[in-house]
Amino acid sequence: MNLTELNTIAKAMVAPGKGILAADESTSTIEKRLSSINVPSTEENRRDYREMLFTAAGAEQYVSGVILYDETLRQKAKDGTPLVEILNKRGIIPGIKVDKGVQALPGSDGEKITEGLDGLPKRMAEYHQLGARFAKWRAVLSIDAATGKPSRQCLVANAEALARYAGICQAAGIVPIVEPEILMDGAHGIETSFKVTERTLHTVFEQLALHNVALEGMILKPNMVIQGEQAKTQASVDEVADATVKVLLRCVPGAVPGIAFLSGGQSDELASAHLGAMNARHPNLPWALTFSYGRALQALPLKLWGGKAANVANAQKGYLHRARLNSLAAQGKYDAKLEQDFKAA
Ligand code: 5MM
Repeated sequence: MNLTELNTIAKAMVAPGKGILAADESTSTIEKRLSSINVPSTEENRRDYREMLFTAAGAEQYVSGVILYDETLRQKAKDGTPLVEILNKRGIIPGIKVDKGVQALPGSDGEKITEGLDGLPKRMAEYHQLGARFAKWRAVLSIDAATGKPSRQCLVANAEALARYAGICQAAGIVPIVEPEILMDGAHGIETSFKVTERTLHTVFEQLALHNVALEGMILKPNMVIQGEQAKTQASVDEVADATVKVLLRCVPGAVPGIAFLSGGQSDELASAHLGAMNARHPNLPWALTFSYGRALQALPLKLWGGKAANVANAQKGYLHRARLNSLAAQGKYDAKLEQDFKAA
């Protein structure tokens, strides 16, 4: 493992004002996204949609890297240029999702474990050859206060898988994004989210240490500390920002170069506002705080594109708008008034 190289890539992924586009929807997820705009999920349509995002001129000012799905890493644009080459030419780092999704965790009460470790070293070597310089593995955890979920069994099993994945990445010269996602499903309050996030991150960093993962060569992708979607009381933007920073300060060593949040189903505006408030209210944190959003970067351009070549320019404008506002949020300069800068054509 060349730690200097891993650290250089990790720092570039969270360079000031830059964050990550998560475009690694698996086949079933991208099918759902495309069906929401009445577009069939053919290989060509998936390619056209992602090509629209990757060719948006100027995105490189805001976006450091893109997480790709296996199919996309191997795909070529309409004119025959590999999509990876399009990203590299813009100075955007290609990354790859390497987990194989979630399965039922045997012996648990309906909890999930992320699979994909079998054969991973071999796949990782190929991904490096294909141009990926970072990877992503997502653990999925649900809160159910009544039954004490996530259970310790589920936390330890998922944290161990994340740590083993991270070690395999680093051995192959690839920076691991470690993503323990606590879903927003449920009616729990922000205090429960805080406690579960704290428990989760402690478990993850314990396993990362056990498996000798070099913290300087990884990025953490956590959820924000936020109430459940069905909760009666909504925390304010500042409350979410303060609680999230507080839990991260308790759990994440300063050797980690950056933390790039998932959006988790928050509205586009709230995902930007929360990140903006964290950076504005808490300058001088030990790590960079930025975005690695999927839905909160793509919802607008997906809708504007609608599967039509004629809409590409307008969809790209929508994508650049969200990327710019999240870039400002990563610098603590987000202002909700900026939301009005974008007018669809
Ligand atoms: C883009 O969606 C990613 C892939 O999801 P599936 O494997 O379920 O298809 C997902 O892991 C994503 O990277 C993270 O959840 C962050 O995305 P959001 O939309 O929560 O910002």
